[in-house]
Amino acid sequence: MKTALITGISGQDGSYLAELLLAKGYQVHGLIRRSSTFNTSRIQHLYQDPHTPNPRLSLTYGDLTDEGAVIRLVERIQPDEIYNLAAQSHVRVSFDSPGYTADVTARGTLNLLECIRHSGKRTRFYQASSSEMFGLVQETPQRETTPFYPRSPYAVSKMFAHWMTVNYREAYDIFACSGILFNHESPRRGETFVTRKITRAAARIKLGLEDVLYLGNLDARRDWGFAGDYVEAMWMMLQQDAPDDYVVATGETHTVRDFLDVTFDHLGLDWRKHVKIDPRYFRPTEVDLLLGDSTRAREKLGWAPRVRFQELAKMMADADLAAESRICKSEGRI
Ligand code: NAP
Ligand code: G4F
Repeated sequence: MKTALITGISGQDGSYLAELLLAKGYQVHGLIRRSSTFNTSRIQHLYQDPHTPNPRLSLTYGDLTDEGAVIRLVERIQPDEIYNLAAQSHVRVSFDSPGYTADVTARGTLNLLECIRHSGKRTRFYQASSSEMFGLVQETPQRETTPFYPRSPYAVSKMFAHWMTVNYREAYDIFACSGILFNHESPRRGETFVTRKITRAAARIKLGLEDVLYLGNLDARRDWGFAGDYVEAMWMMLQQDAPDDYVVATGETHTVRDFLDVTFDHLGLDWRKHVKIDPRYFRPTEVDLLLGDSTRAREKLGWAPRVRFQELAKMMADADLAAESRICKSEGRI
């Protein structure tokens, strides 16, 4: 049985990846942060029941910035594969907390690479790199060879982690892959990212729970895919004969306005009656356009996205409508 460590297991991607690896028979270990409220809701269903934890899923408290804790965990579990998904992952927040973002997203990655370098075990490593590294894009579509031009402390931190991953592969012969993933979403997406913010607000407007949705730049274009499809690419990268870096994307780009159109239409609403622009959501430096070319992943990994843009937006809107309706019913409001 293979053993995997997932950092960021409580996040959107971590939860889908844990599902995938458990289904493949892995022993899965996750690093979770202590928080004043429960932060394991996305992986709660992976326990057989609330009182009997799944014997193949084990969670350990720790922070990626705590080098000693990370070293002890890796030494104890001797993983065959490490998936480094933990990060301060919000681009707008990284302008407010650049130092913290660098500590977790950049330095935290180095902590893991150092563990592998010193462990003597041929642990395979996946780094969650980001299309944000392309930033002020130098060519379209963006591919593995496109020069980076980061536009936020988050993107600069991800670039550091990306190049450290490449350097440790070349310098120490570590099986380390960097997945340059374009935006991917799901009903488990964090509520402050634009897609989920829109689908959740649309559901609440539909139910009469709120009326106004405040947003920033509606002209930004993103290549949006489904997180469930993207974690498969992560796993595939670590099953190859040789390590490499891969762009993972759908090859379609849409504006935030397009996402509003599909979501609100689907729920029988007109977003123009509800959306107001709030300058607080603009970024000091914006990434205007992202569009990925995932030819390498398609040809070498045999990976392809299954869920397209419209289906994704509708899936998220339906999930939020169902969740908000359940809350209303439990509170006796409908
Ligand atoms: P997410 O939902 O924000 O999850 C981030 C995870 O990192 C959470 O489990 C979080 O724990 C954990 N974390 C944050 N700081 C930590 C720390 N100091 N120590 C340990 N754990 C920490 O992000 P996601 O969307 O799943 O993305 C997964 C990874 O892919 C991230 O590295 C992200 O930057 C990268 N990425 C995402 C996308 C995308 O479109 N989703 C695209 C490209 C790259 P809590 O639950 O306690 O907050
Ligand atoms: O949903 P977003 O916050 O995602 P962003 O900045 O593209 O970053 C996400 O994708 C990256 C991959 O490219 C990941 F690496 C990163 O971890 C994260 O998952 O914003 C998307 C766009 C931006 O252009 C933003 O300016 O939507 C625009 N936007 C407009 N109004 C908004 C809002 N974004 C947010 N979060 N909130 C708004 O109200």
